Amino acid sequence: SAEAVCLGESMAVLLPDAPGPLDAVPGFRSAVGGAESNTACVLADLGVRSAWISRVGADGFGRRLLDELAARGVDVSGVAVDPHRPTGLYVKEVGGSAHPDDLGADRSRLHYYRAGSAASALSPDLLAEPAAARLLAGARLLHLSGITAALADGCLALLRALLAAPRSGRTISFDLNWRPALWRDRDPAVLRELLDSADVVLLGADEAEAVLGTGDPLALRRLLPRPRTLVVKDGAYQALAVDRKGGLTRQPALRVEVVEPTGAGDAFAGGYLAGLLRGLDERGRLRLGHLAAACALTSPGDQGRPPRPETVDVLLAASDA
Ligand code: KDG
Repeated sequence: SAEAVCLGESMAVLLPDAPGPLDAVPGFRSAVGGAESNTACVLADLGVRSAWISRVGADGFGRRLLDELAARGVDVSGVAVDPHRPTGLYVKEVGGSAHPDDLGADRSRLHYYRAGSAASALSPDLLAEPAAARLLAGARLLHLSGITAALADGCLALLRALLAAPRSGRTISFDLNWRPALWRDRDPAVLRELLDSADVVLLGADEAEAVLGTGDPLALRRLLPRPRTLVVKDGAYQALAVDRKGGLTRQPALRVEVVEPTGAGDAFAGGYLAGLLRGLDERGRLRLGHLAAACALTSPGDQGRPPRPETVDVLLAASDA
């Protein structure tokens, strides 16, 4: 069994050997990525028994995903293998070359090849699959994200079913994860209802502005009155937790040299949620979120490796500068 279950699509990733537009890049290295599985890995690194629930294709990319997640200590017993649909893929474009069509230094863009993927066939049928149902029934925390809502009608229906089911003491966290490229044919208005049905909501002020029309923490609290806690990440600088009464806990981020930002939000969620499961107070949760995000920001791939749980205790006990 697992304490925390993270549910959503992960993909094979092609990372370019060099910056520049895709037609000018000489080659790619393969990796794996996906917001919810990144969070599951960080939870596992921080000593939380975590599981990832999804679907992959019966192909090499799917096997790679299962092998890498399992090697990171994440339970993948609830991942179904689809005999017909492929594992999704994304190709990363990185700016910083002299090419006239360059994105610009420090910018990157994800190109998705995931329509019709195995994970896009996630649906409420999942609830009747024995392995997934067992994991869901035993977890103290279920982590979801707005990406799933964009993938297909069945995926959205699954999120709604999970959020509507009796909690039986379980916490549901929901990371907005706004991906405009996935919403071209769908109405993102549904995200507000999903966020407001969760217990803990994580969102960036900028993406909140794009989706909900405001990034202001107290205005967001009025738009989303039901969750126990809203965690609003304000650019790179601070995170702010807002309780139901509008009470604020503010915590500045660690100052680090950013190498590659992809995955930092997923890592923040992993740190914050590990803190919640360990019973840390609000400030401790935010600090653990920042610590995990700093590890992802300072590593070149989508993920960094947080320090071992013993080291984390020492770091959390250190006072702020
Ligand atoms: O947060 C990083 C993720 O965005 C990346 O790994 C890909 O899950 C992904 C997505 O759907 O954008």
